[in-house]
Amino acid sequence: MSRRLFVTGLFAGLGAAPVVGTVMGAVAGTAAGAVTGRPSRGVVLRAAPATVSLGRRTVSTWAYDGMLPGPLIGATAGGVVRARLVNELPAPTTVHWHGIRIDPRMDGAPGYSQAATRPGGMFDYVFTVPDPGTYFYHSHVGMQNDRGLYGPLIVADPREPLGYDEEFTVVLDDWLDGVNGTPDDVLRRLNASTTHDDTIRSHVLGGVAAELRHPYYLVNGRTADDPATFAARPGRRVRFRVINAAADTAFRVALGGHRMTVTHTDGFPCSPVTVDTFLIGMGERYDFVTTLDAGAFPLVAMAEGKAGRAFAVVRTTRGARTPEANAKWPELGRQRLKYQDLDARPSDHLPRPSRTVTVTLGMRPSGNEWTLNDRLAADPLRVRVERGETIRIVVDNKSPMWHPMHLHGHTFQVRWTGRRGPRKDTVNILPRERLNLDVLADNPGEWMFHCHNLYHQEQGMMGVLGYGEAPPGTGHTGHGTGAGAGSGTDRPEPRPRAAAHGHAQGRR
Ligand SMILES: [Cu+2]
Repeated sequence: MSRRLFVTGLFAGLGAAPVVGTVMGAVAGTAAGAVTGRPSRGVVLRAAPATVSLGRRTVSTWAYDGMLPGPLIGATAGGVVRARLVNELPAPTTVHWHGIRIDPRMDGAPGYSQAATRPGGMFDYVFTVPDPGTYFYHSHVGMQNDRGLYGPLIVADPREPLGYDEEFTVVLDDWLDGVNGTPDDVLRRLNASTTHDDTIRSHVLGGVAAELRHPYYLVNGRTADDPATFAARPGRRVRFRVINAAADTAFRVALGGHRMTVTHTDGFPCSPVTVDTFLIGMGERYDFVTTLDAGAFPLVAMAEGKAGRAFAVVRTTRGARTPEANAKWPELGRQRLKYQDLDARPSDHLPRPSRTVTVTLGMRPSGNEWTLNDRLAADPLRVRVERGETIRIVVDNKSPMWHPMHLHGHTFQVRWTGRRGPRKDTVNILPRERLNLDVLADNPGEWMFHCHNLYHQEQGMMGVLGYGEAPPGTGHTGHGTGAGAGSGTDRPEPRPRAAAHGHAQGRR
């Protein structure tokens, strides 16, 4: 049965009385009494080695507060989140607040906007959350996000227009840490190989779907053989907030016996669309509502192209038989959500772009280096913008794999010729596909733009969207040089660190 996790680190605004225990998102299967933080100080995230239960199996990993996922952090739009990172790991770490239009000094992007917090150190993340929605937080150092260092961040809308009775937060993950070595071991294996496992295929993802198969796929930290359970009464209208925190797995999600009305993607509302299933890439989020029947139903997240699935149970009747995790649920093969079905609210449409920058996704012949305009992370592509302008980033995938591209600090609008599209911060781009991402430059900083396949990220697929002149010492200056940046500047350089200088490191 699910337990409701109340988080007290919730602030209605500076100076206002903290709102305590009103977060409705239930993380099933979490430790008893897992109340985090203090109302006067915000939440404390203790990153440390931990032994966690995945259900029937126990593994050694790195986690926040010994929990998998990390504690649910609740906030209210317009309010302030205070989270103290305490680093008890044997390595530097950060917390990235994925999807939040955040102060860049709080973005947790090491080498771009802040330095990583050293072992034994701490860092106080204090930031406003301007937009309601479903977000998550995770480490942004190396492969740490593929361990247990992630958790949900739910920003409530004080004027929530969506009518529903209950809500559940569903965090999906692919898991290998402590089973097949560590994620760093796997990255070393991939770096030593020039081939891809093309038995991992999906027509929905345009070919090879992933780098590897994982031993486990998880819903809220639990495997399919001892699943998380979401309990409600029949006839209740429930909002599900689905977050894909995996490193290398897109999931095809369905709720057996139900259709789903998708209402939000990546935190932002969209015109509601009723479907049977949707595909969610790494870093994406979808919210859907549905009215629950009487019985016990499978919440299935098929690991796309892989033989495996994440699984949880939605139960509205005590005596109903628990559904089979491995049964063939017809919803998975029925009407699937497409990006073209989604449209942002009129008030969230961005101004028309005044110029276009092309970013080509590529793979070097090595097979284990992924590029943006032929550049790797060590000498990254730099797209320069001026505050207040809207630019169109045309992402052109000329590589043989799909990539969930994620932009920090902004929510772009996906646009097709002659039509509108959703606001998103992470979007899947298939091989041979081109997508238009319109970005309103309203949050100055040096922002990561990268693939959210963690292996691809670590194999070079990382660029920068920055404001004004490039920071000194980075070799690329000037405005609008994104598409052609780097002609004649191919010397390797360290990752930019200049942007971190002069910023307060923590507000202790
Ligand atoms: Cu990728």
